[in-house]
Amino acid sequence: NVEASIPEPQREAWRKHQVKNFEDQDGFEREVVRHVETTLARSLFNCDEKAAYAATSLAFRDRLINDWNKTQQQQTYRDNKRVYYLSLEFLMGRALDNAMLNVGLKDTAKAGLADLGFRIEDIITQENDAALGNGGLGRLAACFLDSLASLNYPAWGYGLRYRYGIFKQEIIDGYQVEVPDYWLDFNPWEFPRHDVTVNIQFFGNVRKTTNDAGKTVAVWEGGEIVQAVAYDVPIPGYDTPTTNNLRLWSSKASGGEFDFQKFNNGDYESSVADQQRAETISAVLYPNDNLERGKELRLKQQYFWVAASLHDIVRRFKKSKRPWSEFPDQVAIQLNDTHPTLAVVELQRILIDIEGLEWDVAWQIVTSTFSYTNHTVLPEALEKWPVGLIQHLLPRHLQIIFDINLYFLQLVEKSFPDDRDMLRRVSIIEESQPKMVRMAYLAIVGSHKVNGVAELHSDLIKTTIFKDFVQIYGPDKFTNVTNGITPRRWLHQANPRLSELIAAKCGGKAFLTDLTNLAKLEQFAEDKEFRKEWAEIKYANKVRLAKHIKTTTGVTVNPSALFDIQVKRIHEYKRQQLNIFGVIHRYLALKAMPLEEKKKQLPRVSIFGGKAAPGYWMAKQIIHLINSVGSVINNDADIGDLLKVIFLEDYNVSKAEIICPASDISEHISTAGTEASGTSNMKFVLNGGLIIGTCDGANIEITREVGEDNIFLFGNLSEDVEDLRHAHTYGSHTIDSDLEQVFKEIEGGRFGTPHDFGAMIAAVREHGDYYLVSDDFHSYIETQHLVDEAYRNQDEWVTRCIKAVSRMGFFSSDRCMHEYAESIWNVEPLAPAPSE
Ligand code: T68
Repeated sequence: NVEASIPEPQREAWRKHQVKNFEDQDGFEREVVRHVETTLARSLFNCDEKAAYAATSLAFRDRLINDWNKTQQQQTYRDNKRVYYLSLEFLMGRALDNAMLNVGLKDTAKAGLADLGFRIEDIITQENDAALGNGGLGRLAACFLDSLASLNYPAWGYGLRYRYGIFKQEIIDGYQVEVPDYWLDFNPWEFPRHDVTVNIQFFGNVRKTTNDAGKTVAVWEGGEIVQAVAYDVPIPGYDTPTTNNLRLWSSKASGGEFDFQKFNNGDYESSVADQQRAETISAVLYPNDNLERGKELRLKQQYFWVAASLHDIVRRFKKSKRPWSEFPDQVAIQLNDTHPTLAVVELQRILIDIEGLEWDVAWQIVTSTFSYTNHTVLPEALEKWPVGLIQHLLPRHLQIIFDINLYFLQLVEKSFPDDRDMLRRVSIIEESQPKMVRMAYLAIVGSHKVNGVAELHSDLIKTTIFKDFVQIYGPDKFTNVTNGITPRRWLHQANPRLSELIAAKCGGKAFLTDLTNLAKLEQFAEDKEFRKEWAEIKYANKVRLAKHIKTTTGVTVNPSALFDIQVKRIHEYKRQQLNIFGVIHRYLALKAMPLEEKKKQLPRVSIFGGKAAPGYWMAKQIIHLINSVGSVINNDADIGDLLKVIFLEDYNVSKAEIICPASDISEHISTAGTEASGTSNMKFVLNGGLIIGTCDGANIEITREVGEDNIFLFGNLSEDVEDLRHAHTYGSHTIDSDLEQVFKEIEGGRFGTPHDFGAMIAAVREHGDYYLVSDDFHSYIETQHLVDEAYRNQDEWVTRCIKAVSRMGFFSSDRCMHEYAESIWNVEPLAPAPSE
């Protein structure tokens, strides 16, 4: 920042007093005590766990911000191309543990805290999760930020600073109850930038006028202004000083003259109302995953965040004084799903209306800058906005959308001259009642690359929802980048003992920055001693989860039982209903067994977790059924340890860190063709659990990597789904007889008032079984028997787990970031500045 620069003669003093990062236990403790005494204003010995958490975080935060400053300075100085990842969700989880591990000082902090009278685990768990996301899409963005920083890519994330993240889930009498997640009461990980603000305009109207050069230009005027204030969150890389920035925007009343006048005139109420209305924009995260409900406030959120982010990016670019033609050489913007698609329109608006560029020149810049990631093929999740709503909220943007569509359709018409239906099908404007803007189409037209998130998914979008666009643009515009996860959080942090064991066998910690090093593990897959250590760690992780289950549900589970886990958002397509029907089937079989045979059965704990969208009635019924089944089975003395059913309340990132290391088998059982990728499948395998799954999403690539012997696949294939659905509706539809038996028991009241579960059963029996629960039931049950049999041979089971882990190198989010960087963004890593 040249404007506020200290002249050379005074710089010596600044250098002398420059803040130095603490490097050892003594330095760490000094910082903690200093923060307790001064920042927290407490007297010396007055420190509880909350305060110790606060002071520890502030000590690490100071370190991060020091590295952050240097990184930003270096990036500005080198002025290379940067990546901007626009995501309406960043599901970050906790920051302290991650910061300590990434800067390599967790052991130092542990010793220091012990010296000061605290256990590090008690301190880490004081932190609220940053839960600014729904599920996979938001967590993917968080993993990508970790990888970008760890690989030294110059990259920023842009998002919204919701005052309330995803709701907290309580289970009361077996039902989900939503409680607001106010997470900001103390958040040391953000820096408010009250000097970085952008005024965002809404409503108003457009006037055409002639400028000095005699050209007709559009002027968007009137309406209301809301202010965006930046909050910066430092993102530390692992084992590198690179510390990138996540900039989250918060909304605030603009506080212009208008409000001030109202206030002075004594109209306090309406002045306060204006303020509240402005603040509502960033108040709350919409809690739907894979569903779009088209609410006006959601569209306001999207434009608010997109406009603030683009203003920021353009301001940074303009400082470099480069010609506009170089914008795409300096800036790559990734659209995380269609939520930020208005950015395409906003950049075009800035270039033509404000910077005075010609349409074609501007459009070339826009399309070279943006790329778009699709995360779903489910029709109910594809974003569409009523034309009238956009007209009202963003009148100039609607005009630009119409123009984009006009030029696009002209282009299509040239290639497909007599195909009226093609024009209707691909039009960005759906000619429905009311007319709708199809955001995915707008994102495709406005981008140079479009990617899916697993091979099957990327193939599906090319052959189904975006088929026509492949015809129009050719196949090269469409590509695949299979999702990945960060091994730092999902192995090193969540499963420290396994990480240590792997490090001991794989030549140190190199696998944490190049996960393909896991391959070195394979040679130990049959090693008796190694298997024993491996099994001990898994057992310890199961004990840890069993304790958590005991304290949160009161149910005692046996850590020697097979732990079968399904944790993810509750959704019909993810088929938790298939799982619980299977559990009931197992229960009925156990009940019918003679004692002798029962004694030979393998004990199992079925663990579920996940939130239902508050408006998703069927998903809530599924939660209720799981809990009802649990309370019957868990209290059945005949069954004892043979079967337990647990629903873990409030599944989130920090709980996933306890859950993923504790599975023997985890379930990824979506109807084939519905789960774009899935990422928890990767987390579970990386932590030494096997999976049972359908041929869907990334399960297919996991199979390719780990080998068919080390995964349990079942069910119909995606290419057969359409025909099966057709047959259900138009042919005769018979329900699997074992499943019928399960239904009969539910209807007979065995698991509580049957009335509550009628709709779930009817969905299968009477309403066409859209998710193929009955079609896949038999195959599911048989495959679960194979799991039981395989688990009996523990030596072989552990060998399979070791082999699977050793072959998981591909699923690092580091690999994803390299792929995006090379094939989509054209950006390169930037070596951090050498430390003085
Ligand atoms: C998930 N999508 C996919 N969406 O379901 C999952 N949707 O298969 C994939 O692995 C993951 O994305 C990462 O690619 C979501 O999580 C949402 O959460 C969402 C949120 C708002 C609106 C629509």
